[in-house]
Amino acid sequence: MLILRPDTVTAITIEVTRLPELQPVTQSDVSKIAEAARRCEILGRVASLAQQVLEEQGFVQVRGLSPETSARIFPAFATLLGNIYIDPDVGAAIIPAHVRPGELLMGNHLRRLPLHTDYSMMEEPPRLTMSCCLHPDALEEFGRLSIANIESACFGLYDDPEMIRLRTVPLPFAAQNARELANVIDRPILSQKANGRLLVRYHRSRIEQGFRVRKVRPSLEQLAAMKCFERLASECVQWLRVAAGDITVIDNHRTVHGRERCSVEVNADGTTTGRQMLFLFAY
Ligand SMILES: O=C(O)CCC(=O)C(=O)O
Ligand SMILES: [Fe+2]
Repeated sequence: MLILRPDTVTAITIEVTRLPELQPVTQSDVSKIAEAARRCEILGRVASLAQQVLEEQGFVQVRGLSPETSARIFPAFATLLGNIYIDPDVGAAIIPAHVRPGELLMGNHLRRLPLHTDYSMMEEPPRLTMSCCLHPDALEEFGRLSIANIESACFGLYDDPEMIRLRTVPLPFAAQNARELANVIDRPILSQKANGRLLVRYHRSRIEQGFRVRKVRPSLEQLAAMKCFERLASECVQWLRVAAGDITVIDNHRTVHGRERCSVEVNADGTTTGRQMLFLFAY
């Protein structure tokens, strides 16, 4: 956790005026934002500390900014940590989420989100999952993030038979949209990147979808790999509260994440206000 002292917050609030107003961020905006970010001295220092904490523990939270300032620096901060990924299905880097009853998107559901990696059906999923909290859950114990550092849980145990199972048993990961439904890739939960670092890939509903698309049932070996991984991940979960203005960066290659169930506030006109976040992904 990086807690910004009041003088740091003031300095960032001044620097923010040099950054473009918050926008959805299309491909042509990215280089402009990156260039403006490089001129922000304090932001650069915070990003470099964030990078070090991220390397050490697989995630980092930056706290102290107002939601408005956080939202404004969010894409610039991302360009200092990596290369922004733009999902062709979204067409913009910034993805807003608002928890409400009856929503289709998983991130907007009130229910608990199980541990997963994002974009697990991609050959190389984005390395960083980033979020900016605009409106936290009204209740302290709701809407928390769960993170399990799989790299550290596996460290030194690579030759254990259960680890071998996680490295060798392929599972089918499917895209969930109609256009890509036929796209299923078979990958083990744990693999090694070209640079030798671990790549974790897991998403129970994408795997279930993969078996459905293939019209096959999971083998006992595959079920054992999934159960073994879920047990391993749940045994080392850490819970993070998400406060207004928090920027959270998760290493999507080394960790899995999920979210506690959420609550919603009911307005007089019958509409609801729930946890509101901005997401973006980067390599
Ligand atoms: O709401 C959150 O903070 C996390 C949501 C999430 O992990 C997802 O939608 O994939
Ligand atoms: Fe996620």
